Amino acid sequence: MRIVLIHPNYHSGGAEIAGNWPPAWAAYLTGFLRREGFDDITFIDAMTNHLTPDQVRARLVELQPDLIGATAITPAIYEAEALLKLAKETCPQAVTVLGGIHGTFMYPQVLTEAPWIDAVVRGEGEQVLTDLVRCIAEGRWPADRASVKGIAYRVGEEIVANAAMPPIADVDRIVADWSVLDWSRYIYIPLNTRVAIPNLARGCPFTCSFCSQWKFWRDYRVRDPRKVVDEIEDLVRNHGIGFFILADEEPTIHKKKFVQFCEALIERDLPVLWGINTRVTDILRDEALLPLYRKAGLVHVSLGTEAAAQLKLDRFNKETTVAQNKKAIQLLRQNGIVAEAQFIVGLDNETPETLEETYRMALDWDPDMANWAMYTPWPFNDLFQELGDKVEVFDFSKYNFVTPIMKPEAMDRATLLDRTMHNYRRFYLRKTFLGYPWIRDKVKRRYMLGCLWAFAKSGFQRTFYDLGKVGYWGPQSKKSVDFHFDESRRLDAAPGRVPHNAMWKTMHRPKAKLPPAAAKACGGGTEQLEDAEG
Ligand code: B12
Ligand code: SF4
Repeated sequence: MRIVLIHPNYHSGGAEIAGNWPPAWAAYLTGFLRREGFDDITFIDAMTNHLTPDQVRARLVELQPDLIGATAITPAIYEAEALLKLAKETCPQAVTVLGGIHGTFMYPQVLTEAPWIDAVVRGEGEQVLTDLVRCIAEGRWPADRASVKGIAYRVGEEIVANAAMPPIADVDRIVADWSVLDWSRYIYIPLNTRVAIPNLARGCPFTCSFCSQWKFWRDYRVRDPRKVVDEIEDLVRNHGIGFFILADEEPTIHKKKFVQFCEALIERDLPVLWGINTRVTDILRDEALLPLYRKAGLVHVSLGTEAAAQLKLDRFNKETTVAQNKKAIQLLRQNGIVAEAQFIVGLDNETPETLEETYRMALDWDPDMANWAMYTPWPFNDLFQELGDKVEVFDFSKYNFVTPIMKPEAMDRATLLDRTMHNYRRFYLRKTFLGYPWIRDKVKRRYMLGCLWAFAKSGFQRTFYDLGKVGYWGPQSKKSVDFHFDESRRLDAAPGRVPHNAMWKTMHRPKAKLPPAAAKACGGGTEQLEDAEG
């Protein structure tokens, strides 16, 4: 049984400016499949290697797989559909499979517009793909496909979704096989070293309305920290990794396990630095532990600081958020950890003044890095339902945090992009001259100057925020900016073809209306997991 996994060749000028990142999904699926006895697996990274359709076709002709699987986040969906079309044409005998977040919720539309896809794997992929592979290997496909939990497919004109697969309860069964990747390709520009993306925890106990990750994983589960550190040791010793970020949505909420993770890293004394995304409230909670986190190699923390306030949700109280964000940033910086503030901008009620306000906040909080991401209305998140017909663009290839999907009432999209760039220019110009060169901590200074280099590189190449593609050259070019939206793309709303999550149960309680004073940025209230839990 020969399996080929492919990462589609999609690019957008955001996080990619920091380098080439390894597709963790392929390594986690490979690890699981190999332990279940399916070991003929090849991975093709069409994204990192910028492969053309002809180059992918040539590889498939050579490999003659029985199953071809591709991944797709929302903006990569059209690339993934086209890739699987090419796969079907090249190897008609192979079963074509799509996995990842977009298909998980949008499978009715995907299977309608790409009927050459034999199965969409919904949610966490390891167990579902293994069952699907076994069904094929035992000659039961497609006759017995109704028995494979977690997949969706077409039967004639009808779209069928089998019952969802429960999230894997024993998460220690999930161990990546990183040897499936070509490690010479994955370099983190700021440190000029190989980079990895291991997974400590999956899911998030919170339910932010602009986010879909909590819905995707459905349950919050943490792996045995020592086993994750075994994986990191393998990455460092056998694949030459010098930096990693945790793929996790919320790695710190389970304090006890996160501390165990740090202690195990310190014990092994591995030459590796790392970064995480997490919540402001966890940093405040862990003030006394920050030196331990830093000792374990944690150098970069990205905080969802202002998302909530910008979204102007009633249940978030800006006053408390602002004070707490500032404190968390100070604490990180005092402990030699790079603090990155993330702002979400570009909702319908954004104005030049509110954008200016985020800049002033960035000055006041003084994080090491600031990031202004465009609000992106995933059709499967809760806020999308509230926005209704204010969302006019359904060209999903532009749903990438760097293209203004929503048109604010008070300005056009080009002005939104221009004001956002104005914030970036001012913020990083100050840091270039007054900040980074003067950082005393050698490790942190090297890191920040490396980040600056990555920014400069993407600036020269005009890949940052896809500025080259949209024709932005500064304020004077505003009139000629063109986002090239494909207006023919629609949200397929025919009955039975809307994203429906009927069979998709999460462990989350129904959303409670929080009193404003109890609310914090990135994820609601002050709740923490009990130490004993999990
Ligand atoms: C690491 C990461 C990146 C890396 C990409 C690394 C790579 N080459 O894959 C970098 C930093 C480059 C990046 C960039 C971007 N990212 Co990103 N990224 C993440 C992050 C933090 C972790 C992803 C990860 O590895 N998870 C761990 C793996 C194991 O999970 P997984 O990929 O979901 O795979 C599982 C299942 O989905 C399924 N599965 C997945 N694929 C397949 C395929 C098959 C065949 C099967 C059967 C199953 C299957 O099985 C896997 C195992 O269970 C997530 C947020 C998060 N915490 O998840 C955002 C996230 C995926 N990114 C996102 C976005 C939008 C982007 C950018 C567009 C932003 C930007 N402009 O920079 C770009 C796009 C880059 C590109 N060209 O594709 C969004 C996607 C949302 C959406 N609805 O589509 C996320 C969810 C963040 C968010 N806050 O919403 N990203
Ligand atoms: S805290 Fe909110 S934004 Fe962050 S991952 Fe959880 S649900 Fe998403």
